Amino acid sequence: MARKKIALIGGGQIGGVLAQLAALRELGDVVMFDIVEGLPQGKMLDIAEVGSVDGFDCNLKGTNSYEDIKGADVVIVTAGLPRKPGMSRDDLIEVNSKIMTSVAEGIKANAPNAFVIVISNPLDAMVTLCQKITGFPYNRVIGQAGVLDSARFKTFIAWELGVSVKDVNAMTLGGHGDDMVPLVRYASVNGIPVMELLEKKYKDKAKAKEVMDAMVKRTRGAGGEVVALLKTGSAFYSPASSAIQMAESILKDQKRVLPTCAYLNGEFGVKGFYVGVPCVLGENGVEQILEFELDAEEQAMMDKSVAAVKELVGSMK
Ligand code: A3D
Repeated sequence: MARKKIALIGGGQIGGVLAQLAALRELGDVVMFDIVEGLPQGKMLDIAEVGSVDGFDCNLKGTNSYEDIKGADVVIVTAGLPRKPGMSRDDLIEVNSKIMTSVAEGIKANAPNAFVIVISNPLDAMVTLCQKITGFPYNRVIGQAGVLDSARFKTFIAWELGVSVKDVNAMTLGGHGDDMVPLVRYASVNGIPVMELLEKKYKDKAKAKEVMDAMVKRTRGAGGEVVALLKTGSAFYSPASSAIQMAESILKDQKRVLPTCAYLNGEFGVKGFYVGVPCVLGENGVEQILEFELDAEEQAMMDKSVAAVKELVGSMK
């Protein structure tokens, strides 16, 4: 069986971690494309030279030519500017739309059969644009946001309850903006509702709700919290890990259920837009969208988040 090939478009902060993780997990051969001469070549050489130490054996190549992504099974896109303190993700739309246009053309011409995972912000708009320009089927063009937003939510719950993050299950839906929808009702520790555990801990329903509200708020602002600390860019370890989980599920046909920015055709009452929802990711990309009942409060939050996505997408020229 031929070795899988992963192409990374963008060799910046996230791109570098993506390459290292893909190599460490031996997901396949990795090629990194960037417009800056020497940057992808230098990063890939750096990672390749510790194969003997880390115990991986795959071909790593840095390039400034789209020709080298030929034959890629999965393409992960991080090309584009990250935000700086005080900026919203939406402030990046003009400059990153231009970058995404050239990237999507490069992918279309050179890796027409690839699955594409977009990370560049503003996420929901960039995925939409990437699909439009490549013309690839919707199941092959998706965005990473929900895996990370959910991981952040899980982390805060684990810290609050003093339990292993491995035993926390929680998910966020909706757009990758401040209106994202962390699902409180379904958050659990090995199936035990988190709200019940908080109420036991504080012996007070109102206090439990206050603590959960604070975790929801922190989840929504978690990207900005990292930006404010770093001052020169945005989170990069966590988005890379999250996208690699999605890529691995596709490459190994794992059928993981992962919150994915996917194209909706009526699911959750949304038609014709990319929004974060739970998807089964396997060898055919998005194989299923798992739809379930939202209560009135959750649906209202989802509607608000979708309205923000529609406005954002509508603002693209
Ligand atoms: P950064 O370290 O600046 O890397 C971006 C790379 O893109 C640089 O190496 C550029 O040279 C390269 N680039 C610019 N234009 C092009 C082009 N036309 N073709 C190819 N490469 C190009 O940023 P980063 O890696 O920290 O972040 C990348 C993107 O991910 C930004 O848009 C962030 O906002 C976004 N991001 C998304 C999430 C999500 O969870 C969705 C999280 C964090 C960051």
